[in-house]
Amino acid sequence: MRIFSGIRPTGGLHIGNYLGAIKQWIALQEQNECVFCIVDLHAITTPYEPKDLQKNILETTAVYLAAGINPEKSIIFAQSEVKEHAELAWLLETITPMGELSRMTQFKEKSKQHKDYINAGLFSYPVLMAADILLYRSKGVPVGKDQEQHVELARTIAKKFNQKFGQVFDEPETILPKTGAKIMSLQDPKKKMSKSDDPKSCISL
Ligand code: ATP
Ligand code: LTN
Repeated sequence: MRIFSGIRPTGGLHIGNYLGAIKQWIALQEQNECVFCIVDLHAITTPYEPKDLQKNILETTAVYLAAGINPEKSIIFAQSEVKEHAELAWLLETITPMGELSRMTQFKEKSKQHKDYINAGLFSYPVLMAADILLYRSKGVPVGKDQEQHVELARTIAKKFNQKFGQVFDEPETILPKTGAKIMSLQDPKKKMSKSDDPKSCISL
């Protein structure tokens, strides 16, 4: 099965990223065609220091390798190196209703968190994520619970595209870990752990 997943290079990774995503990737790469991306185009939808971005891309790659993603078995690359991600996202945006995007929990949360940084890229973020997945005709998307809604939207977009233009895309499915799909924050146990809210829980190289 073709597998696609990615992590935003927004800082050091934490145990939630490991248990929710990377640990599954390590197992999946043994028997599947895996593509693991460093999603830098997604990282620039929330506030960031331009000079830190390159360093974060390299650090995230280093963590993938250190955790056990084997570049001889899996494909590892930075999203912005393959311009077709952004190209397909544009096409998919034209068939994605604004209403669907405004229902996305992550958009609502990040908008609340960064009130002066609510940009159009943040709004259409899930469409770029759908493009990432559909571009490779991926069937499985190993992510934590917080990303399930985005993968569902990618399925909806794939169905709609196929209905309009013929069978082009496979309909992807979320692969959730049995344990650790939603690790809670040590700062606020009602929220999920995240790089931005829990910098002290993140490893730095
Ligand atoms: P940011 O604070 O920059 O939004 P994040 O820590 O929420 O970062 P992402 O880069 O958005 O992390 O997520 C990478 C992967 O890790 C995704 O598959 C996501 O579902 C998973 N993940 C993130 N946080 C958790 C968590 N607390 N528990 C389980 N999985 C998680
Ligand atoms: N939105 C995801 C990161 C991401 C992703 C993807 C995950 C971008 N494109 C494609 C799986 C498949 C997040 O974890 N915040």
